Amino acid sequence: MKFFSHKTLLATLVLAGASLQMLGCKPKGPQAAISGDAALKTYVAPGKYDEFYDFVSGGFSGQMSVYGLPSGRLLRVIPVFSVDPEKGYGYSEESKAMLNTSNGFIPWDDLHHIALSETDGLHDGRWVFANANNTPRIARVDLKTFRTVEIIEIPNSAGNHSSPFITENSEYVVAGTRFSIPLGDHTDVPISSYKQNFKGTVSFINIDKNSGEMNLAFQILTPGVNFDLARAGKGKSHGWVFFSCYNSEKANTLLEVNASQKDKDFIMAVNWKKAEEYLKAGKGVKKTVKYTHNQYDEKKHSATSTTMNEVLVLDPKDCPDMVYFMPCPKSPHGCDTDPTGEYIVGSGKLAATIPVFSFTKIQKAIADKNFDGTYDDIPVLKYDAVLHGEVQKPGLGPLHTEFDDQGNAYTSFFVSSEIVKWNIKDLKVLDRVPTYYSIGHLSVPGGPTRKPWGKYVIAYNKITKDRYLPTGPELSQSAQLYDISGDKMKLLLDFPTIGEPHYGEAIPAELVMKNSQKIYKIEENAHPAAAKGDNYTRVERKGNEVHVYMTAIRSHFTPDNIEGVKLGETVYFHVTNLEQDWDIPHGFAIKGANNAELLIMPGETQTLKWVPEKAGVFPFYCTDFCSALHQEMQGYIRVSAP
Ligand code: CUK
Ligand code: CUA
Repeated sequence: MKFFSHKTLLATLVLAGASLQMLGCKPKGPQAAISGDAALKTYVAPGKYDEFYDFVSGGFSGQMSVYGLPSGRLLRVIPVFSVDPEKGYGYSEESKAMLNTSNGFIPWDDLHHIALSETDGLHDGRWVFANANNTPRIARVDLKTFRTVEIIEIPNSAGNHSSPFITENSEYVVAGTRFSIPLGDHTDVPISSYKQNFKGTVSFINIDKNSGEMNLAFQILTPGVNFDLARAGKGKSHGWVFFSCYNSEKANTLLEVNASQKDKDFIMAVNWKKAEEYLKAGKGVKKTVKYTHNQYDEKKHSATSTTMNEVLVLDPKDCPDMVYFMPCPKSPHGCDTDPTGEYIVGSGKLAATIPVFSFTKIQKAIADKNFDGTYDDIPVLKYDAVLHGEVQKPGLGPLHTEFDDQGNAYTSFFVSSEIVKWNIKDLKVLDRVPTYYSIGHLSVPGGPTRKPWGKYVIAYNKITKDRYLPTGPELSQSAQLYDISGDKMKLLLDFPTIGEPHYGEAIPAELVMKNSQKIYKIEENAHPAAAKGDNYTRVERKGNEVHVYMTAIRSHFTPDNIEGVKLGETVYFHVTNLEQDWDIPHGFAIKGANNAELLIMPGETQTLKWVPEKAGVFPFYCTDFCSALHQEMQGYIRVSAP
């Protein structure tokens, strides 16, 4: 996240110091912010559970991490967009299709944002969604199993940053393109033709109420701007989504001389209920474009990848009253809606104020046609007509805002490295606390919902510097937990994170635990290669392939001595874990195989493909310590010259 060139950054930092002094709050030493009872408030005794799950983006690791709060203990890393040899994700035959895209198998991506599913504007603990920022995709993790069960690619998009923000009843997750591009499949035009040929889209991905299945419902064609973030309306603003965007200059190089010339960029307000009406009326234009839709079947224990060929696109020119622009000071980044749905908070990352828009005023300005001209034929609402007010001199580099249950907002400031608490109604700054260092997103448990749980704010920081023992040039990235239950914010805890923790969402543990699944039932295993008992185990030859149907149970593999494989043949180990006890996975690895391990959950079947390159005898063993006789859980396979 580099918003500034070095020169500008330095200049801004100098400014930041000056302005903080003007505000009468000199930056304090790190000790000043720490709560006196921090240890008590974050101590979760051995054997006790944390109060919240915190689902956190793993940034450029491509994964999602799960922490307990308030302890900050890492509970799990869920592989999402990157291969994970530890769990065999992207290595087992069953999981490979999850990472398939229209560009083929991609083993890595960059995960920025988290969205927990909602019912009636409240977290329901069913799914968590995440975006892939590089090759545009959205993933769905099932909170019963903490597994990625679906990944859908977003066509006509590049740099899927403004995603996967969710509507109040999980009707849709959205995806706004960061880069405008020549639309279609790999259109080759001069970059200098940006203004004529480059466009953007925002996508609405429908979520099935019961199964959670995602489908790309429609896209809206947009001018050639860069979309940054988004939030859905709620309560009175239900039916709308607000997208922040920058580069309204439509520059093809974002050196600041080009991209930050204009005093104001935009927040784009989309009325998706209106869009649904236009779709019904047949206004959607079918565009041919390829994208993949990958699904993991938890009964078949296998993923399939389907290539889709077309998408419905709505053009605002043919659909009046569907899309509006609201001016927002310099390079908007965050765009957040308060719990009532009345207020929309924009954050110009080069601005010195925070504009707060009123949904009621937006509706009135639309009804009165109180426009300030158009932008690419889309009406621009008058800034003063839709503004509730501005928070004056709050800090420098405002990025993101979350909310508590008391009518307060918490905004992160990257440049002045602090969280500022302010009141939504009268826009008064109430408190500020330093972060270590350079906070990006922040999150309050339930902060994006209709009823935040409050209690904490978590800072997701961009720079760690001296916070932990040094670990060479690269330091672990860092999150910080603050108590917000009193008038003053108090620092409680630092905890290291994986990758870059762009954003996270916390949810009370019981909402997730009540649906938690402990095993896969062996009788429900519908994998075609499952061996549901030792009497089903066998070795079969199909042409050049050797299929080993194998079982694993404490503490042996069946079969455990395999001979007759010829060099040049491909071996498939289909391993079924017959255990039906919670927390008894078995692993499977073979010496010298150019692959990872399998980690097979109770009742599950997973397959390791192996092409031996040498003749000989190869040991295999269970990699997950499973019983006193774990070291006895082993076998041999013999490969002979043909
Ligand atoms: S973010 Cu992706 S660059 Cu403010 Cu959501 Cu960090
Ligand atoms: Cu099975 Cu160790």
